[in-house]
Amino acid sequence: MTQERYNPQAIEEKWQARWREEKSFAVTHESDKPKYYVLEMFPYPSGNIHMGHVRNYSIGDVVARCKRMQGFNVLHPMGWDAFGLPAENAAIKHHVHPAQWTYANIDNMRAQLQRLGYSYDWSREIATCRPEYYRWEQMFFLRLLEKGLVYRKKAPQNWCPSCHTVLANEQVIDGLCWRCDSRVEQKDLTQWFLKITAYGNELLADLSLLEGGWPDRVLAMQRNWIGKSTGATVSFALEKAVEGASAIEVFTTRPDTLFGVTFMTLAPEHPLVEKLLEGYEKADEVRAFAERIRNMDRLDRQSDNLEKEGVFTGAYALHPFTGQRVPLWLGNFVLADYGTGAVMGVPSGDQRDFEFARKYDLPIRVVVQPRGENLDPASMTEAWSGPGVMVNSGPFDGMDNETGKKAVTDRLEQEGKGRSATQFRLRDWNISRQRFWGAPIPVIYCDQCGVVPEKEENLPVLLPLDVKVREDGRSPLPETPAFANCACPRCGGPARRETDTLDTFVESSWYFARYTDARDDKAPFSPDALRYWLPVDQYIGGVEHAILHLLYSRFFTKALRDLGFFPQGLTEPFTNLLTQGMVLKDGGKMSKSKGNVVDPTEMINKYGADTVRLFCLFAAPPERDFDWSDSGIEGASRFLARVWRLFTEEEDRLLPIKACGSAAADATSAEGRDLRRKEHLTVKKTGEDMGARFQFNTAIAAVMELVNAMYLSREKLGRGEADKRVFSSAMATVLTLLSPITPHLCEELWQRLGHPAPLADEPWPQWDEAATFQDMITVALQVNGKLRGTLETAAGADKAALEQAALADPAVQRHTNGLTVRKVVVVPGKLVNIVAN
Ligand code: ANZ
Ligand code: ZN
Repeated sequence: MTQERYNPQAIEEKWQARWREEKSFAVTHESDKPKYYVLEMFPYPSGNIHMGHVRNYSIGDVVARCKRMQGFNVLHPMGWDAFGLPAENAAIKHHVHPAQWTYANIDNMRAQLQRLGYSYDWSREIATCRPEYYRWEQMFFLRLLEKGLVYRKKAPQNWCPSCHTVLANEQVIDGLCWRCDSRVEQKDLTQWFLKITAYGNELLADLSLLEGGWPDRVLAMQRNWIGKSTGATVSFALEKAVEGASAIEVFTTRPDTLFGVTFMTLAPEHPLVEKLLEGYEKADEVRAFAERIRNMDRLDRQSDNLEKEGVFTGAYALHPFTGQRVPLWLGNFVLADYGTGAVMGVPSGDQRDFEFARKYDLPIRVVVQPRGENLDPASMTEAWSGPGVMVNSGPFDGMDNETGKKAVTDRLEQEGKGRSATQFRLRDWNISRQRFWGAPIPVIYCDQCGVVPEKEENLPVLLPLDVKVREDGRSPLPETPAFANCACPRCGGPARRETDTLDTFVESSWYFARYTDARDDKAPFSPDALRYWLPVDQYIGGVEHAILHLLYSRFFTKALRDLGFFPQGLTEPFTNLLTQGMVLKDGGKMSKSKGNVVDPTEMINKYGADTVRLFCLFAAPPERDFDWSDSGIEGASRFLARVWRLFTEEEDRLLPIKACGSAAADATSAEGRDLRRKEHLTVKKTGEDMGARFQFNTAIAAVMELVNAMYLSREKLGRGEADKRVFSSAMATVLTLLSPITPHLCEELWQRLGHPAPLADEPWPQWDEAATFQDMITVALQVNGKLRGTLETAAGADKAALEQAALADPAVQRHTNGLTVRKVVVVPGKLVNIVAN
């Protein structure tokens, strides 16, 4: 027996160098194998890898390595989401250029990832801040512009005062900036928008294609965010037409309540407000109200707790069916950018309208009430928004209100006063950012020609790097004449470049496609490579992107398909999505301020990468949070040392055979048969657990049991050739099954076992059904020392199982009937004697 300590550092360096030099995980799309594309959300190069990354990428790596062993041609790339604000903030703080800071971080983090032994195809590495990448994005922008999917508009925007930039709606979380948690303000600005709403229906409908592949929770969040409402638009004629308008349209989800309208509420921003006020003696009062509400926080205005407020405009509309006068009010709860910015007030059916009517003493008219009940407006304490029968609704009286929705809409349509309509909560995506460290938006403003797109042959519009970042955080681009001043591509006259840059979420909306052909300098990707690799089979990342990045990528996929860049049949970018849980410390999120950050590099230095990987995968199923614990990582380390020790101590009996490489004929002893059975059962279980279900923790537990069984059987197994084969096969199986999880240690021992080719190229082991059957043996059953029967039982059955089976045996029961069992003596494999009197 040799004594040798497990020394991860030396082994890990050796194998990492080999993988790097031999480009072991480089792939091409020219392959006969079926493809498998596994992708982890790429990191922002903030400086260092944290435990959350380690967990995310370790999960991805196990999937990649498993699939590779299962015969797939696996694409597993890595890159950097490299534009963004922290680079600028660091530049201000440390006086380094954002580019320098970013590239240095990338180098550092790449080295950290390589120390973890991930099986990336590094030849496909991308950094989105490189012109070779963003030039294609600028081209997409121009094509989208041409197609009308990019447009420019002035509107109130989410403004983060601390980031000095606008934010998309998806980037405002509970009223706060997604990056810095500052309270978001509203600012009127002219910005560039991507028309994601043009895909609202498809983005919603195609979620059903992702059912089963994506977590239900994420699908629900996307559905909710897209927020489709169906109903009708109804036109109310103005009692006195104003310049440019003789009617006001409202959007309602409840056309069945039309007869209950007793007022109408407009958003203070509604374009007709000024006209309606003409000649009204209290116009100034109304204007002051509108001004005050316009300055209110948009999220506060949408809150359910908002105290409803309004003011009468002095104007009236006419009910489309009854011709009754409907007073026009302004209301603080009506949003300018939803529906038509005007609401028909139905206090009996809508709680907001109910509160409004009570406050301003407006009439309440019941039009839908629960079957068999009579609602009385005077005594009602809240609106009835449930189903019911229509009343006070002229020809529709007595109708079920669901039926009424369609009946009223049909009638409106016949009379030319309305039509069925749908509305989305989803808003177009503001992609302009007033920041320096981003991809320039390729348009030019010319006094003669207006807004002129840059010519495609002039791309990329390079972000100038010889620029000093401003201390106040504002972008230096507007004051960089060499960048901002240019010639108009149309008339050649002096013109100005757009100095806003693209939202960095634009870069991450298509990077998965660039990986398919990352070094292409003639096109964003080759159609062949794209067709072969996409869609991504398994995507893995944090649930914080449930809407943001995942929605944008879905939209980009559809838009690029319609531009002809993606194949027609490609509708969704990510077939399966796994959202991994968090790595916590003492039950809380790791954070610098709490001082509870566990640094991966320190852990690798102390325990080795294999141990860190093993712990991250063993601690919990991938979707669940887990707590980083010293005892946990120690345990993982001990297990690997135990595998190492078993191998080195038994090395002289190990033969160079492969997993499941012993034959049934080798297992001649009971010990041999047991170990072989355990081996095959372990392969069966790990295959199931690691396969579709990604339950790496239980798979690892099964391998641990096999290692235990090997420790127990090694003394009992003989030194004959057959027993050696059984033991060696079990060892090969342990290494093979563990190799996706702890690749360095496994490759090292595999090589020492005498295999010339790397374990990473081995096929996933095949278990043999016959090997999993238990040997049956016959056990004698005695009562008070007399043979009373026999029991057919599994060879490995333990004492408790034998005792239970014996007591349940009918022959034993006949002879113990009326007696008290005093004692049960079990001799495993031989007999059970029951002492009773
Ligand atoms: C009359 C009515 C009667 C309504 C009733 C509801 C219940 P969702 O589901 O979110 O689409 N609404 C329309 N435009 C609005 C705006 N710009 N700001 C605030 N509220 C607006 O909600 C649609 C309903 O919200 C519409 O249906 C409208 O009120 C209101 F018993 O019309 B309803
Ligand atoms: Zn911010």
